[in-house]
Order: sequence, then structure tokens, then C-alpha cells
Amino acid sequence: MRDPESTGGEIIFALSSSPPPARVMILRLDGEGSMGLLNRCLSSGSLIEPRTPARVQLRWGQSDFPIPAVAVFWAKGKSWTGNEGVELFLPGGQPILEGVLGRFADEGARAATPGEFTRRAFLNGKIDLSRAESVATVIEAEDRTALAAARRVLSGELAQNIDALSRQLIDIIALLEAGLDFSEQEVESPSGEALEQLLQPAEDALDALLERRRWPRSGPGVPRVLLWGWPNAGKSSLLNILVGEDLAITSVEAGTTTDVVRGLLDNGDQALEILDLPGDREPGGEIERLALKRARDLICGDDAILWVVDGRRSVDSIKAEYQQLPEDIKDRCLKVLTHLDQRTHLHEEFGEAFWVSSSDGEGVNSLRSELFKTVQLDPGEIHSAALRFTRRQWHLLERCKESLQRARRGAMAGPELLVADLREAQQWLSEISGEATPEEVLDRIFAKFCLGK
Ligand SMILES: Nc1nc2c(ncn2[C@@H]2O[C@H](COP(=O)(O)OP(=O)(O)OP(=O)(O)O)[C@@H](O)[C@H]2O)c(=O)[nH]1
Ligand SMILES: [Mg+2]
Repeated sequence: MRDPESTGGEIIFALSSSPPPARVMILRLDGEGSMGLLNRCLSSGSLIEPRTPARVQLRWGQSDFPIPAVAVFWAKGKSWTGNEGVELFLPGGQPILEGVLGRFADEGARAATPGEFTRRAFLNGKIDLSRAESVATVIEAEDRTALAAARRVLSGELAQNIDALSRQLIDIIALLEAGLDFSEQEVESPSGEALEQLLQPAEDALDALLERRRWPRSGPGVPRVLLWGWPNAGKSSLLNILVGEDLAITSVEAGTTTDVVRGLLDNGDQALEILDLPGDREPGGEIERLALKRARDLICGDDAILWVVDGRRSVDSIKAEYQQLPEDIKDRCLKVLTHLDQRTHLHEEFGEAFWVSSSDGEGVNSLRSELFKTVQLDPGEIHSAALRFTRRQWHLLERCKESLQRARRGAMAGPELLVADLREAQQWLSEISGEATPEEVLDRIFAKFCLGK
């Protein structure tokens, strides 16, 4: 599928159990020739039969005693990764571990990188990316509910849903394109009713899938609050005054914050993490583009969002900015108007907004208590078939929803645009399944895994 070298051309090894001291260690070898490699390291016994445990004696140094071990060999196509592989169970101990791994390295194998086994399974088409990602969420599960939800994804429930939804979209696109390709005359956009019939089932399926995310806000980890808004809106100043520490640099220069700055807010009962992000703007260069993308990628999941606006701006300009906000932010942000100390007008249209001054602290206490209330909101019921989405998956599903909404809104502009929006929606889905996930995103996903997985 991608780089063949990374799918089994090289033999990799890792400890896939807890590190010593331990009674037993499990080592894994993966890649073409794993069995031959292990056989070269044995002083007695040999691995011949696949999937049959064999008692062996391992030679791991010139003058050292052989180590009794049990080895299992997996033939190509039959293992978790899809490659030829060996699992080795042997007595736990640091010198043994170092000695055996050193021996494997002498034989030409190399240490696996974090998540490399799972990555190989994905690259070999054994699992899709949604299942690969869930290996990490299963390991990280904090309680039984989290574990059950993660295991549903591992077993392929998300993958099946994404696949079905993707096929639905492809069918609609094909139908529309058939009209575009073969008609001699001008192609009309489908009527409102026809469009409804085409899109509604897909939208319903997506909503049903999003609904399965149901996750208690007060659940795993510390709830997060993101500060979003234009450059110079006063985000970093607000972070500093909220946490009572000068964590972020502030300046009259627009674009001061270029990376995510994190602060912790604690009221004794509960803690909140506050993330100050670079101001939302058109990126000027590559580094800025990456910084903004990173910030944008953070905005998903259950985080509360503070939409921070310089309160000295005109109502019309603030309203226009609000219209431009991504849908997933609009729905759930608390509006904050800064520069209360320099306020020149009232902005009654934003009656629900919080006015604050980072210069004298006015309004900051009530915003702080509102934040704690927001994250303590009723978590909602946990869906009985909840799926443990990663932030990335959740984000992509929301992007898909946005594209479908845009398709519906823009349908009257012509079938070409409609098809383009639907293609985009389908593209977001293929990033979840991994068919169209950029290499650097894969690197980031698998880098978070532990070694040996
Ligand atoms: N008087 C007054 N000045 C403020 C207030 N909030 C921010 N400022 C000033 O406005 C300027 C911009 O504030 P920042 O906090 O750096 O703005 P930002 O949104 O983090 O900007 P970027 O990092 O560029 O996106 C700074 O000079 C702050 O001192 C406020 O409530 N009152
Ligand atoms: Mg800033």
C-alpha cells in the first residue's frame, strides 16, 4: 500500500510485556526471515510449525548459559501485522533482555519504533487506521466503560460505519456525476426534494455515529478550555490573568503567540487546563501554517471554547467574525469581550458575553466561575454502544458534517459544487480509515504508542 520497506522488509524487535524485573518477558520479532533469525540463535530446539509453541534454548552470548524459552512462529499473512513473526516467552531480567536483543541486532534486526507493529498491521491492510488507533485507546482506558467503548472501535465498529457512510457518499457522487458526464444539455441541480432524499440518509447516519461519542465531560483527564480568536484579541493576557501567572508573552504586535501555551486553573475541587492558541488568521508562511494547523487540530472533542474578541471593535465586525467561525466552535463557545477598561460602547447584541479586563482584572472572577460551571455540566448519558473516538476522529467526523451541510446549502449553485463538497466530505472519512491520511499524520499517531505495540 505505502512504503514496502516499512511493511516487513526489515526484521524489527521489541519487548511487548512490562519491562523487567518480571517473571516472564514477551519479545516480538516481525518481518520476513524472523523464524530463520531466531533459529540461528538457538542452541537446541527449532521453530518449524507455525502457531505451535516450541520449547527452545536460546544462545545469547559467547560464554553465557543458554536460556530456556518458549517460541511461537507466525507465518506471513497469519500474524497480527500480516508479516512473518515470532513471539518469544522467556524469563524476565534486565541482563537477559539486553543480551537477547543485542543478539537479535547482531543478526541484522533492529529495534521497533513506538507503534511500529500496529503501523505494519495497518500498512499491510490487516486493520484500518481507526482500529489501529484504538490499540492505544484500549491500553489507555481508565475504566470499564472507556474500555468497552475503545474495544468497539478495535473490533471494527467505527470502521464499518465509516465504510458504509463512505459508500453512501460515493453512490450519491456517482449519481450526480452520471448526470454531469452524459447529459448533452445543461445539467440542472437536483430539486430540493431530490436532494433531500439523496443527502438525508447520509446525514442521519453521520449524526447517529456522532451521537455514539457520548462521553462524560468530567470523565477521563482534566477538562480543557481553549482560547480562540483573532490575533491581538487578548487571549494570552486572559490566560495570564485567569491563572494568575505570566505564562504567555503578550504584546501589541499581532501574532505574538505562535505555539500552544498551557495553564492550569484549580479551584480546590476541580482542575481545568487552559490552552492559549495562536490567533486565527491567514498564515503568512510555512511555519505559521503548521502552527495554526496544530491549533486548529486541537479544536475538537469535548473541550470548552472561549471565543475571545477585542471588545473595542464594532458590533458589525464582531458579528462578521462570528459568522466565519467553524461550526464546531460556534455551537459551544462562551463569548468573551476583552478591554472592558477601555470600553467605548455597550454591545447589547452580545448580552450573554462576558466582559473582562486583563488590565485591572474586572470580570475575570465571574468568567472563572462560569468556566468551572461549564465543564461540570451534566455529562449526559453514556450511549450504551458508545465508541471511544480519538480527538482526531471526532474532529474529522465534524469536518465531514460541515462539508455535508455546505453541500446542502450550496446545492443551488450547481451540481459541480455539490459534487466537490461531497467529495470533500468523503475525503474526511478516508482520513479516518487511513486511505488518505498523510504520512506525517501517521507519524504523529503512531509516535504516541508505547514501544512493543
Ligand atoms: N487595556 C487592556 N489591554 C489589553 C487587554 N487585553 C489585552 N490587552 C493588550 O492587548 C494586546 C494584545 O494582547 P495579547 O494578549 O497579546 O493578545 P493575543 O490574542 O494573545 O494575540 P496573539 O498572540 O497575537 O494572537 C497586549 O498589548 C495586551 O496588553 C485588556 O483587557 N485591557
Ligand atoms: Mg497571544
